[in-house]
Amino acid sequence: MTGPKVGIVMGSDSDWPTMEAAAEALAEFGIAFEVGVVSAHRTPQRMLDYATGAAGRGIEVIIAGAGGAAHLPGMVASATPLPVIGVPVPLKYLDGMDSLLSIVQMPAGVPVATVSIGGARNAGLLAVRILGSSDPILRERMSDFQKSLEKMVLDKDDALRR
Ligand code: RP5
Repeated sequence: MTGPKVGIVMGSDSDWPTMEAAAEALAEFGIAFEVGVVSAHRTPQRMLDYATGAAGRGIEVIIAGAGGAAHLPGMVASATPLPVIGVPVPLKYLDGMDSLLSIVQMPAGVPVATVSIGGARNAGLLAVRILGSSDPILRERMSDFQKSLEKMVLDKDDALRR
């Protein structure tokens, strides 16, 4: 299948400024993805249709971001066998702690891999790693990326010492 392998969904278009970093990370690794607004509260049927249909369409990982009473990642995880990565989107109040706690405290049996508040870039990178577990070329690219991180830190250290 040549369609998108990662689905990025969010509860509102207002989440996009946060979620965009996940899309950027996937693009850096050349991974095809799709993006959509799917609200657990405002469009519950659409959310269920998305979650139940994703695997059949060739999606392998879902990244779900939401803020406040952030039930989207957990609800999506309840309706798909795919790995779901949750991104707590920080809103105006409570500094995103509400989003984090809504996403991270899943009941046993329904996992959501929760990244940090606003941590959409890591959600994208985690999706790359998940896909890389069955794709040696992608895994190699992730190793190269890790080496580039190391080099960046060492270069900064060098610059500080000079
Ligand atoms: C959540 O409500 C969304 O994920 C968003 O973070 C938050 C606010 O949505 P808007 O009122 O900006 O559409 O479901």
